[in-house]
Amino acid sequence: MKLDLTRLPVGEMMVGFLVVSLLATFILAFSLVDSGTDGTDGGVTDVPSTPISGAADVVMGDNFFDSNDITVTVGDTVVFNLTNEGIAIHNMHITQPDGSYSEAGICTLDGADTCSDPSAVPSGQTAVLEWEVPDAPGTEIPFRCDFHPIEMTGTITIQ
Ligand SMILES: [Cu+2]
Repeated sequence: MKLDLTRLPVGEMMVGFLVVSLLATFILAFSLVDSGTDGTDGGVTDVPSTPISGAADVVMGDNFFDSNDITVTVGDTVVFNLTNEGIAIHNMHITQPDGSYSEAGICTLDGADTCSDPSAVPSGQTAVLEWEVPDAPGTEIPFRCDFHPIEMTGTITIQ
């Protein structure tokens, strides 16, 4: 029996068209999500980002750092200029070179860890964190917001 295209059920054709459309939408959406939000990766996730030198802007939202995968160069002193664009209070707290937090809870400016100044940044406010990169190339140094220590974290890779 020959296939007569003019006699295909219209209902099935429409369902098929909808399924294809939905698939295309999802594939497109996920490919866009993959392109990253910090603008430094250019959508390629496996290539290390260019090391920052000097100063870098980091936006704090509810509850995330817009840059949570940062690369720095050994021997540098890096200044993070932080802006809280969220509603909640946030901060930035970097671990010791061994990756551990020596200060539990909210970090302090005269404590052992590196803490943003101020250590509690209200909505709409800015803060500064100056950090001497430890002499430990190849190390990944964690950082976090002490107010959202589970969800609001990041990593600084030392090159
Ligand atoms: Cu936070």
